Amino acid sequence: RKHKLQNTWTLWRVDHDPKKSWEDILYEVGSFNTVEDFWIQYYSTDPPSKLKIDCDYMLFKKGIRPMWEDLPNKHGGRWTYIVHKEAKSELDTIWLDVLLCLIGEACDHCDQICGALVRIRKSISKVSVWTKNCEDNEANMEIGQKLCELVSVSSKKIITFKSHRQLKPQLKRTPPIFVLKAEP
Ligand code: M7G
Repeated sequence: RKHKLQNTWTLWRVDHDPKKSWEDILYEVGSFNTVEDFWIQYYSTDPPSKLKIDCDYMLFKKGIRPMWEDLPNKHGGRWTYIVHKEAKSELDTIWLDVLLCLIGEACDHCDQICGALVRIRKSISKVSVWTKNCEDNEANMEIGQKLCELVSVSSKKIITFKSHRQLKPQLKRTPPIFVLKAEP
């Protein structure tokens, strides 16, 4: 008998293309709701370090589309951890740890989590966790602390929280709402 997860999760792949709309570059890889099916999915897809530049993986709860515009994300925000090119080897470990944290519902405020993404760019990569309400400081801080524990293996150890609203081009330079530094 398979071991049920609390939620059903959907893995998406994104191939960025500035000529296309966000909806058009989302590719639904598949969904799972058991531990066993998670591992099947995990081992049948390339790890993030093998993705092409300008590709993302996004893991979201079923029913939440991986876009700022979707209602559960609309008032939300995201914790972001930046991985530099020279530290790319840690990317796969951190991504797997984030996946396990999400599907294992390891945070007290896991109901506030919408999903997570890993984005591969030329010089840096990013791992983000998206939450539902950018004003729920208690939930966001607790989720941030958890993410800090996962990244504390790395050399940089800083994560930042911004609301999705702040990502609009005219607000992109506004400072993050929270900055957390992981203890080694
Ligand atoms: P980003 O998450 O701001 O990453 O997305 P970045 O730090 O590499 O810039 C890059 C670009 O992808 C954005 O400027 C948007 O054009 C597009 N994009 C990303 N996301 C997550 C969304 C989304 O949720 N909705 C829409 N419409 N565009 C998005």
